Amino acid sequence: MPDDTIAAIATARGRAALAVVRTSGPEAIDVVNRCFRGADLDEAESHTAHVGFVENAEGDDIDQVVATVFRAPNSATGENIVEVSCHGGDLAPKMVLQSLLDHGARMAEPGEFTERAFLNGKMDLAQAEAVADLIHATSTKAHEASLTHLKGRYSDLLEDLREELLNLCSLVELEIDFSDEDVEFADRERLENLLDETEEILGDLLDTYPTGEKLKDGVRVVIGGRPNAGKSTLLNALVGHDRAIVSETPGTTRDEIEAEAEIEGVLFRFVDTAGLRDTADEIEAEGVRRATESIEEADVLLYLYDLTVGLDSEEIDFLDDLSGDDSTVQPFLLGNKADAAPDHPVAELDGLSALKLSALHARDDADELQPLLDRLTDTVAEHLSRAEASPVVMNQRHRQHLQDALDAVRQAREALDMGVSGDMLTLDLRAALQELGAITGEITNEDVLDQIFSRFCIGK
Ligand SMILES: Nc1nc2c(ncn2[C@@H]2O[C@H](COP(=O)(O)OP(=O)(O)OP(=O)(O)O)[C@@H](O)[C@H]2O)c(=O)[nH]1
Ligand SMILES: [Mg+2]
Repeated sequence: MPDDTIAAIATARGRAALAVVRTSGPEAIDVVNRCFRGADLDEAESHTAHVGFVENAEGDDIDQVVATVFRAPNSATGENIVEVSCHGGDLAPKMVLQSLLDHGARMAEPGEFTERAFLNGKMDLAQAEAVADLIHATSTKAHEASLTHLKGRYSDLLEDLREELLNLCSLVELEIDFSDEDVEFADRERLENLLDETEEILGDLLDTYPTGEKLKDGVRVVIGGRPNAGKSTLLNALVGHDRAIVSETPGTTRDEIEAEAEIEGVLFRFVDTAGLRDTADEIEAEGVRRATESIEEADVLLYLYDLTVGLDSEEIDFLDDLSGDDSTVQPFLLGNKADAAPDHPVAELDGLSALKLSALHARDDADELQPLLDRLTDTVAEHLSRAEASPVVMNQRHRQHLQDALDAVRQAREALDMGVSGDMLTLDLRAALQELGAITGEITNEDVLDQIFSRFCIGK
């Protein structure tokens, strides 16, 4: 357990009405009291706020502030905390922090407040990670999902699983203890059922990872097609500002251009690419190579073509391949420039969802874009309903531990089928328990903690 007192600015830099400087640790109240003029904080009760002035080391007033006192263990970190609300801007928070450091606090490391909350049992590791996710969330749905974790629903689920496994362990151990008597067959079926159940729950949880990943990192939508199809025009319409250069010269876009937009609470990352064609221009050719690579890594491909020009056979072959079963990219065919080709129907290709639109008009006419937006949200509808029904795994570290736990449970199941002895079985079950414990932090080590908390900002 740490025994020193840390301090940091908890709010973002820049001009603002207020900023908060936090300090936590056994001496937090003393530290602030030494440079605070207005009330004797040593006498202050927990959860009380006090107006006064903070002084610097020379005894000069720095700022008028409100100091809120939280006494251990009823605070966010479980230690004594004082939150000093001072005026915002570049200077006041820094000077207040400096004064706290001059009066006995130490500068906090990134995530150190949350780490202390974890060490004091205020939250488990999965919840602490949810704090980081919440801070980094860039869409409403990602925010909601992190909040579910923070509230502990996910941790409860893991706790239930751990209990199930512990149950299993004790069943098996019972069998070892009484191996001379004939209890093995009495409990064998129950053991099998419990193992199957655990395997299923772990499998279901792991299946939510693609959903978690989409909520957290966004859906990658690549806009591809021939030069001049109107890709950059569409990107600009989708994100609502002139992000990419549009011109009637084919081969305008070379570098990939990324821009984000939130649609129905979900983050979409749109990528505009170079028009696909054979070209002698070295720079453009590099752009085409990157575009092809990008399309392969997309969640969704918006394949755009000019209705007045039509699709050529090479494009049709390319799209055929993409809509095949083993492709992970979901393609949509968009016939663009509908305004210039009102009588041209959009091409129909097997298994490919197609839409006609005018990217040019979409910029100023929301109705023009709506059918496309609806299809985009449809691609994540399943993920969203899943996220509403149960907590989703959003974290690569958790996924790895869950996978290892699942492997261990499967091994136990096999061992049981092969009639392996009980003590071998418990080895597998204990391994699974260990993996689940690593997620919530019941079993952990300093390196893991350092790695997790260093992702936080200072002051959190
Ligand atoms: N009439 C009409 N013109 C459009 C539409 N969309 C794009 N254009 C025009 O088509 C030309 C090419 O548009 P861009 O958006 O630059 O096309 P691109 O696919 O990004 O082209 P490259 O970057 O060269 O691959 C421009 O002159 C646009 O104004 C549309 O819906 N209707
Ligand atoms: Mg372009």
